[in-house]
Amino acid sequence: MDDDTIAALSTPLGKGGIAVIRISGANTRPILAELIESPPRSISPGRACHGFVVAKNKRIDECVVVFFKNPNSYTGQDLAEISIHSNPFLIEEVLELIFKIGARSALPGEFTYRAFKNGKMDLIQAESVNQLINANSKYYASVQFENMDGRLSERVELLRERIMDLGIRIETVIEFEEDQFLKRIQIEKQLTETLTMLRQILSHAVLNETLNRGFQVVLTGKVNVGKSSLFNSLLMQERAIISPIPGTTRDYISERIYVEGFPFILVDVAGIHQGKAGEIETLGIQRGVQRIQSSDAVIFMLDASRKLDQSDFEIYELIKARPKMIVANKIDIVKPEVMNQIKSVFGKEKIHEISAKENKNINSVFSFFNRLLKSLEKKESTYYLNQRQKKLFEDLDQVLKGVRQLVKSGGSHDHPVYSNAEIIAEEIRKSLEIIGHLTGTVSTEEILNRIFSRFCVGK
Ligand SMILES: Nc1nc2c(ncn2[C@@H]2O[C@H](COP(=O)(O)OP(=O)(O)OP(=O)(O)O)[C@@H](O)[C@H]2O)c(=O)[nH]1
Ligand SMILES: [Mg+2]
Repeated sequence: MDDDTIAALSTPLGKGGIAVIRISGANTRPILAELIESPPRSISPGRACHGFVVAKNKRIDECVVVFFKNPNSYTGQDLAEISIHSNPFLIEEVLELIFKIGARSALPGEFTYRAFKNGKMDLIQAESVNQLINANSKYYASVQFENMDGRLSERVELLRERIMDLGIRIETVIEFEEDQFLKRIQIEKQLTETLTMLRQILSHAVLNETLNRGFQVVLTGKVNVGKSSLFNSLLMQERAIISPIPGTTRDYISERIYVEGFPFILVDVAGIHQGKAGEIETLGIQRGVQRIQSSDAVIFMLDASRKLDQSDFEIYELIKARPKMIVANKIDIVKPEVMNQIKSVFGKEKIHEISAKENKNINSVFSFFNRLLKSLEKKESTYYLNQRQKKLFEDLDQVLKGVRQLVKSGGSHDHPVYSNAEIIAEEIRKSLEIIGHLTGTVSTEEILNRIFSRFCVGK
């Protein structure tokens, strides 16, 4: 299967400046020779070459071909990229010609799969290729590029070397039984260092999935405080219905905005209040509470023109432990005694005074978003993992902790390390296998299928 020559369109199908068709495999050169009319011998590796695509001795388009000779290509095989004019009919015709001469249609992600199989990249890098392509923000694209470039893989390689080294040390202890105590101390130290390194990755890890989805910020507060008004004003469009009737918003509405190129999902929910809410409204309120619980942050809104009541206190209890911003809305019709009450009740908290209706001080909300962004800011110690990788790091942590326990319980005269030696050796092998799953040196067809089938065809 991996010996077949494959071809596919690598750019989106549509009308545009150029379309790039990729071919990879042993037949690449013969296909070019038959498909392209170009000056003799001009198709040489790594150079752009101008020519024409021919069908039945007739030129059908002008093209630029770049040929990469194995192993110096994306896939590690002979590979060509043919740029033609982007028109769906033309693209189909050229692909049909290629298939007729001697290639088959590539499966989703098959070019990257070959790159992985031929050692051009490990599985972590292959996954980040797809994550980069599907990035919903500039920020996410940049962190994925770093992983594609090997940032996380280098860290994993370092871990692998450490664990290998540990394995060797433990074996020497087993072989040379003197100095057991000293050796045990050294091994323990090395294990602790390795675990710390692993912990560093795990404790600062940001999940790709969360990062790509964006920050979910819920606007909450009792009925009629002006949540939907603020929602609209942040979106700069009349998205939600606003009315003086309490309980206007029933279901929740969410919309995406971008702050500094990063997505924020704003959620406007039903106002929470006590007393007799209708059946639909009650359902809306329940959904609102669920939204709050699954959000990344909340904006808690108070009404500066109406006295605080039980609902305000109850909602505060619900959100007080979460990343939040408290706003006092309707500052244009503020009642000083209400503001005093708000300040005395929520004395510990910073209260931002705004008017959603008159667009006053809306900037303070954007400053809040910027603070949230800062919390994500890339630090030396931040690693971006997907669910699969995170789970494997956690498994590794468990296994190594077990090893440390085993080493601790051996190494004295009564209990030399080597009494546990076989179990320890087995556990070390297990941890190396986990690393192998991370980088893909150990992998099952099922897992590879799951990963590569999510790619688009042509990548
Ligand atoms: N004066 C003044 N009125 C406002 C302000 N913000 C909202 N309102 C008014 O308050 C009323 C309720 O506004 P909404 O935005 O619908 O309030 P809500 O919190 O979404 O209400 P529910 O969906 O019913 O929970 C409307 O009549 C708005 O025009 C403000 O800053 N100043
Ligand atoms: Mg509303």
